Amino acid sequence: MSHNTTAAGQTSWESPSNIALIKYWGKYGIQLPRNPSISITLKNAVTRTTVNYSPKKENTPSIEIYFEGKLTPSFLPKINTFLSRVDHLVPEIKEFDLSISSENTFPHSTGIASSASGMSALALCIATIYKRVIKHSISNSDFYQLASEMARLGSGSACRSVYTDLAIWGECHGTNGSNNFAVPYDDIHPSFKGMKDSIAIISAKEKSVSSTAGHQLMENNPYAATRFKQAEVDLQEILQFIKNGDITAFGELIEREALTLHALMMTSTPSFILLEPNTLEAINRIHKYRKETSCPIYFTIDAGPNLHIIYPASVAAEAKAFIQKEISPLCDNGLILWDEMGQGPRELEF
Ligand code: 2P0
Repeated sequence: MSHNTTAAGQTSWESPSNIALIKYWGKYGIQLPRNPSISITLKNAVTRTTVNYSPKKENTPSIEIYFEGKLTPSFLPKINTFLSRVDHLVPEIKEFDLSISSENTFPHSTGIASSASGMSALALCIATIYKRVIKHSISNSDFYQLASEMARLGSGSACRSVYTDLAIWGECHGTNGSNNFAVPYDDIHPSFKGMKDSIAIISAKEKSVSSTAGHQLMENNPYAATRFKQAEVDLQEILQFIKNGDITAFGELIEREALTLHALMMTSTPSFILLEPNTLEAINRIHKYRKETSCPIYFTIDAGPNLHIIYPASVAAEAKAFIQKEISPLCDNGLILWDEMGQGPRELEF
C-alpha cells in the first residue's frame, strides 16, 4: 500500500437528496437503523461540495467550512463530529488540513432537509481523498460502500443518496441490506424508471421536531416493536411491486407508510402533529383526483407537513396539470419543487 500524505489537491462532488418510501425512524448506536428503509434518489435537489486538502501544518489539522460562499464556523461542530466518527474508516484523513466549500441547489427555507445531500457529498469527497492518497486500488463498489458508510455516520438517511435510482439501507430478510451502509437496488420495472417526485411546500418553516429528537421518541413508543417488524414486511413487499411494476399496490403502500410515520409521532411522548390543515386538504384532493381519473398519483411525507407527490413518468403531463391547479394553491407561495428519480452523485471536474 502506497501512502502519500504529502499530496495536496482538490475534489468536488455533487450529491442528491433522497425521499424514503419505507422510512427510517428509530436508531441505536451511531446512526444504526432499527428497521430497513428504501428511498428514491432525487435528481434536482443536490449539494455541491469541494474539499481542498493539504498536509497539516500544525499538530491539529485545520478545518474551515464555507457555505454558499461565506465562511461558516457554526457548521464546524457538525463537521468535526463527522470527521471523528469516520476516523476508524479513514484514519489518514486527520493528516490533512481541509477547506470545505458547499452549496445547495434547492432554495433556503423550504423544509427540505439538506443533511442527506450535504453529508453524502462530503463523504464522497473524503472517500476520494482516501482513494487518491491511500488506497489507489479500491473497486468502484467498495468506493461507494465506503462513501455510504461514512455518509451514514454523518446523517443516517444520507447513506442512501450515493446510488442511482433506488437504495436500500438496513438488514432485511431476503435482501443484501446492511445496517452499516446502503446498497443499490436495480431490479426495477421499466414503468418505474424516472419516477417523478413533485414536492409540495405546504410550509417552508423550520421543522418543529429535529430528526434526532424524532428518532429518540421511538425508544419509548409503545408501538415501536410492531412498527419495526412491519417495516421489514413492507420493504419485502415493495421490492416485489417495484420489480413487477404494480403501481397501485406500490402507491397504497407508500401512503400507508407515510401516515404510519405520522401516527408514530402522534403516539409518542411528547406527541407531535406535524401535518397541517393544507397537508390534509392536499391528501384529500389527491385521493379524489385518483378516484375520478384513475391517474396513478400518490404521496409520501417526511417528518414535516410537506408532500412528496409520486407518480410514473408516463402520466407526467396530466399529473403536472393537476398539481399546478389543485395542489399549488395550498402551498407556501404556491411553491412546488419538481424533482424525479436521478442517477446519483457525480464527480465534478475542473
Ligand atoms: C428517512 N427521515 O428515512 C426518514 C423518514 C425523516 C423521515 O431519516 O439523526 O436526518 O441524521 O440519522 O437521517 C431524517 O433523519 O437523521 C430521516 P439522523 P436523518 O428519510
